[in-house]
Amino acid sequence: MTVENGKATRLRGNPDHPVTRGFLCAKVTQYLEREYHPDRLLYPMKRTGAKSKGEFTRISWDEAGDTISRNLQRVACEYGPEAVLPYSYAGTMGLLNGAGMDRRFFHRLGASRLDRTICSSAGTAGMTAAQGLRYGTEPEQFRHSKLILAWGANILGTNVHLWPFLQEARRNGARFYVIDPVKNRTGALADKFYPIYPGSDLALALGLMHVILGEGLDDAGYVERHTRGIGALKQKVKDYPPDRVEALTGLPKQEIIGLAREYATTRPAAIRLNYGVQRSERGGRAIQAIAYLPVLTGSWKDLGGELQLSTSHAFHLNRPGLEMPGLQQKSLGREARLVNMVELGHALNELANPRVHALVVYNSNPAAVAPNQTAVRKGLLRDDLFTVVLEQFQTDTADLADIVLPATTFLEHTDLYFAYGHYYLQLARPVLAAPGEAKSNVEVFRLLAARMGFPEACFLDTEDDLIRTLLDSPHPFVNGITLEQLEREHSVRLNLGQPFRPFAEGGFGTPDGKCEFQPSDLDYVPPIESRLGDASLRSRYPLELVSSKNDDSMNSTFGHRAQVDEDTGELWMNTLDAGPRSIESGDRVRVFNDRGSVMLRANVNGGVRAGAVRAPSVRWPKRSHGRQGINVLTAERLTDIGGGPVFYSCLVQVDKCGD
Ligand SMILES: Nc1nc2c(c(=O)[nH]1)N[C@H]1C(S)=C(S)[C@@H](COP(=O)(O)OP(=O)(O)OC[C@H]3O[C@@H](n4cnc5c(=O)[nH]c(N)nc54)[C@H](O)[C@@H]3O)O[C@H]1N2
Ligand SMILES: Nc1nc2c(c(=O)[nH]1)N[C@H]1C(S)=C(S)[C@@H](COP(=O)(O)OP(=O)(O)OC[C@H]3O[C@@H](n4cnc5c(=O)[nH]c(N)nc54)[C@H](O)[C@@H]3O)O[C@H]1N2
Ligand SMILES: [Mo]
Repeated sequence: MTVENGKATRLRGNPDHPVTRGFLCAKVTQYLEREYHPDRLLYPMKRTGAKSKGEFTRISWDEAGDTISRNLQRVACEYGPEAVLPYSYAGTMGLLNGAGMDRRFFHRLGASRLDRTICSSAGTAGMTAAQGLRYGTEPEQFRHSKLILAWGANILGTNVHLWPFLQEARRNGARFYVIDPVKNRTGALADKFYPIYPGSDLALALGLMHVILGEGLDDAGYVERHTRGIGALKQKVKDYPPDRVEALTGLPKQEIIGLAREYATTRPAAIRLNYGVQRSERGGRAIQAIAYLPVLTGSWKDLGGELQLSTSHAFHLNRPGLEMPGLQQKSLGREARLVNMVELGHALNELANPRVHALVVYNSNPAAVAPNQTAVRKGLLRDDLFTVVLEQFQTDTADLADIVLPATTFLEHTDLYFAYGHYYLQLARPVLAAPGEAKSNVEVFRLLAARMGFPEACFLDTEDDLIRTLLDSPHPFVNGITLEQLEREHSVRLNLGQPFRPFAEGGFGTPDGKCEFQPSDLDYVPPIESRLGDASLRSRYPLELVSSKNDDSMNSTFGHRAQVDEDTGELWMNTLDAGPRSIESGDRVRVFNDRGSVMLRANVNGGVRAGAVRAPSVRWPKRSHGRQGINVLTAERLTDIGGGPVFYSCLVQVDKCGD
């Protein structure tokens, strides 16, 4: 970062960082524009008119703190503290501002706990079922691969720092294949592209195992030494011969057979699995089944083989010390109820005993990102709901708040960051002064704890105290890393072997270290909202909508930019679906189902196969036609395991509109 006269003029990556190597992704490249944007929220505000009007007036921090503490106390007293619901996710993934003082505050209050499922919990459950420990290939090791499968992973769009390692592998002869219903920039650059039906990956994984085990292409030695239950798995995958899997996935059976053989016989072969796969009804089990593949082929023995979904589990920090769940004993005498964040619409409109009467939102924009948006908005509009929103910008969620508090950015506050795509722990100190009266989440919850009269000393902890607590972990991956070291080096590799080879010799997260195949959970049933799902629903809504990530925004963050609107207004369609509807590229189209409708511009391209459409997510609803964002179309239904969202199992109809 270059700062001239207190103003940042250039943001760069750290050239010495072994993974990011000095370059920034498209989103963070634009961060200074966000930092100094005239629409940044600078002062606390209170609502003046009706909720639907979104009118606010500036107030002091004193008045804001007083109003918030009075209302939280009132709600807790009248309905019980569980009538207060915190709502937060990934606005910042910093541990202090994302899961620190805030957690202590809500535990001490006895508020409902939020089950933070909106992104990765189905995949987490699937990986836990398969491996026990959720470790994966280091990004640096992909350079040694000879075959790389990007499975539901838009590497160029969402994980660009992996791309150079992949290119290095390809220069050395590696092939790169993509399994994805959408041919985005990543798919377009693949050596082979497999346009799988959305939500059918479990069937494909079972089909690949059918071929691998049927043809004896597995690594019998590794399987013998490091697994249990191979007999039952062999039996199960017999039910998934290539012709059946062709019907379930839409991939020709010769391609399935070819892919299985090539994957099992190429060494090293790596799988970059990403969360796209698990945003559908069988998504959790799909991840579990895919994670069996490198176990069967013994790929964990190979440098540049293995599989990566996430690396985050390796950060064995002292999270209980940070979050202090024991504080609930003081307020409730037990654990508070758990509310699934995917079901926010239900929680605000229907949940009883007690009904939710106060909502505190930070690091999230639920009016845009949560499914079943109409229900979420209806809930947020309730006059008997007291809502506080901590934000950098005036989002749709902030529009529906009673009190809005201005938040700092990562350039303005201290935080400690784990990662989910590499193994480096990172410290960031503020490099810029907070503008106006913005405060960090840590400061806000510290201030509110004082207002509420919480006497515990833990609410006085400084940022450095919180970091030292997190580092106070007996786990060998973290033990010995100090704040002083982080201060010097900024980015510190966890204490892992170099290279890190998590399961080269077994060591899975089970009592005896063996991977336990559990095939009884793996039967494939197509999602209700899919081409092979509920026939009557499909007769009205015949198209499968995948609302995957934007290239140049971060979920709804950066939604304030006009550029983002232009890019996100597109619906990709296949000619076979556009033709009969007389739709051509550039036409305005209405995309709808029983839950709602949105207006987009058609782009009839080769990006999706017939029967599927794609819209990038997530834009600000208030900058969309009729305030309807993409999530008016998505359902609150949950995944098979992990309680995750089914954003990418969504049936819609499309028709042409006048201009
Ligand atoms: N530019 C950008 N980068 C981001 C984000 C962003 O919003 N924008 N968000 C960040 C976040 S929060 C996350 S969780 C990660 C997510 O990173 P990814 O998981 O890579 O992103 P997604 O777009 O959810 O899905 C990846 C791919 O899965 C495909 N897909 C959808 N359904 C299926 C399916 O049923 N089967 C298969 N095989 N593929 C499917 C999509 O078409 C997409 O190309 O990205 C992070 N990085
Ligand atoms: N249809 C559809 N919906 C989706 C997805 C999809 O692929 N398709 N993806 C889902 C996924 S994977 C995810 S992770 C969720 C993401 O859901 P969210 O985590 O809610 O993501 P954002 O939209 O980025 O909203 C984060 C907000 O936090 C604010 N913020 C940033 N830093 C700070 C801070 O330090 N303090 C405070 N107080 N605020 C801050 C930002 O300004 C932004 O408005 O969306 C989900 N929704
Ligand atoms: Mo996410």
